[in-house]
Amino acid sequence: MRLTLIKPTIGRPDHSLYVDEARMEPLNLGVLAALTPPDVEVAMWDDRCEPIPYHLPTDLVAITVETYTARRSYEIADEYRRRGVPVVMGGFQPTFAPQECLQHADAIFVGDAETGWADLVEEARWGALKPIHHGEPGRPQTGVLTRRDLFEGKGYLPVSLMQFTRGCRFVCDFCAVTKYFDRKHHIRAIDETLAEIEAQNRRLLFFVDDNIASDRAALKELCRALIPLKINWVSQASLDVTADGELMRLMADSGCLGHIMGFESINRASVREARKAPNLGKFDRYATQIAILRDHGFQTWAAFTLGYDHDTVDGVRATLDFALENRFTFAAFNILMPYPGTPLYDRLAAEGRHLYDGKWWLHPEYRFNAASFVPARMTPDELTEACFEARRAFNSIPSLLWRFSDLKTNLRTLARARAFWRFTPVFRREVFKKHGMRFGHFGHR
Ligand code: B12
Ligand code: SF4
Repeated sequence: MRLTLIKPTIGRPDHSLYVDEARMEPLNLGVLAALTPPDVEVAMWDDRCEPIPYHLPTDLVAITVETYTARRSYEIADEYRRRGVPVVMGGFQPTFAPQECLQHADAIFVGDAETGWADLVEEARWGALKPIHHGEPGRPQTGVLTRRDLFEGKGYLPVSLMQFTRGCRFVCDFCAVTKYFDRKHHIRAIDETLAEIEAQNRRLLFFVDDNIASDRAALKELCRALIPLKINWVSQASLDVTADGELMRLMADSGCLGHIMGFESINRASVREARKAPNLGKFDRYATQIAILRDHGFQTWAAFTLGYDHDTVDGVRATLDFALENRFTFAAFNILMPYPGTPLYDRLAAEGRHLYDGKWWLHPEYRFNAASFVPARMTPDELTEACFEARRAFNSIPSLLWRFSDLKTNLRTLARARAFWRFTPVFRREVFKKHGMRFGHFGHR
């Protein structure tokens, strides 16, 4: 039996072929391949960098689908099904919009693949594929190692993705993780995590955990185990971690270069509205937390979410100033996006504030990084423009040089300086390439 795994792209700008230079390994497909019965031949295609060879014979196609990639995923699925090949979809979009996905797939997989994927493959082998499958969200890949051979030659950024935990204990209202994991977190055994590290050959790791600091005791244990390995790693963590001095020291000692951290807003009212509990302690516009992060040499990727009911155009500009003042290694000025299944989505629906018929991810007029709802104190276009302007200014060359020349973070060690120049310019380029991109390859249809 032959299985084809597909990572779809978001779309492409009009009249051009788009290659995502910031693409990282699609970890979920490497995990899926590892969970597949060993006698099945597995191929993987990444739509972000190569054409899909529809003509190659295959018995089952499996697509990983996020909300952003839904439209493109449906195009790919429709083409395979037109050729008589059964298609299965899994990931966040099938989990939260199952009926929509079932219009383009023979089967969907709701939840994590660890329990149930092998059974689904057997059903497909015998021509008895059931349309809906459920897997319990749980510990990352118990007993299997990611099939990284599938990633070779695809030009991914030089960082190995893996997971230590899944889920998060907080309930931010815009976050798709909240409902998916129901506030629980699931922790991989330390020896299995170390085996995953040893089975790959990079010294820079990205733990793609939703919030690696959700269980501080577990993270301390991991850090202690990482210290002898002399690697560097990055992850995603909530800001409350800065309150734990022992953990901050352990992270630094174990080679942590920094995290993606959700600041979301510099306006306390917006932080409350987002229900961003880890940011709601003593509110001195984050000065204390940032000082601690800098003292530990962390290269922070600050994530902002803009468009809450208390946000204004001036507030977006103030957020940019704040990001520049603090010389974050990278900052994302994300528009607040209502993803299906989130409390935010339901609230905006109840208030009648969705644009694009409430399904921006399918709408032919919607463009990447545009507001998809009516904000309270700006027009949707003002929000879109203000965020783009913030991205443009933050990613200007003078800003890049100003942020780089920070002795406490980016210039602290050679590894940090290297990481800055290896990744920051690529993320910068992608910001401009992706802005205004249409979804799917046939966005006019
Ligand atoms: C790492 C990460 C990134 C990395 C990119 C990694 C990469 N390889 O390219 C970075 C930081 C760059 C990133 C960027 C973005 N991300 Co992101 N990201 C993640 C994160 C934290 C982990 C993803 C991961 O690798 N998980 C590990 C794998 C093993 O787990 P998994 O993907 O969930 O797969 C399991 C199941 O879902 C299921 N499964 C998945 N696919 C399939 C397919 C089949 C056939 C089957 C059977 C099962 C199955 O089985 C798998 C194994 O159990 C997730 C959160 C999450 N929990 O997934 C967010 C997440 C996927 N990202 C999200 C978003 C919104 C974004 C951005 C759009 C943010 C922005 N505004 O710019 C961007 C753009 C993404 C893009 N497509 O270009 C949202 C998506 C929400 C949604 N409804 O689609 C998530 C869920 C975060 C959130 N809190 O809401 N992201
Ligand atoms: S802290 Fe981060 S991962 Fe946790 S619910 Fe909030 S946004 Fe989601």
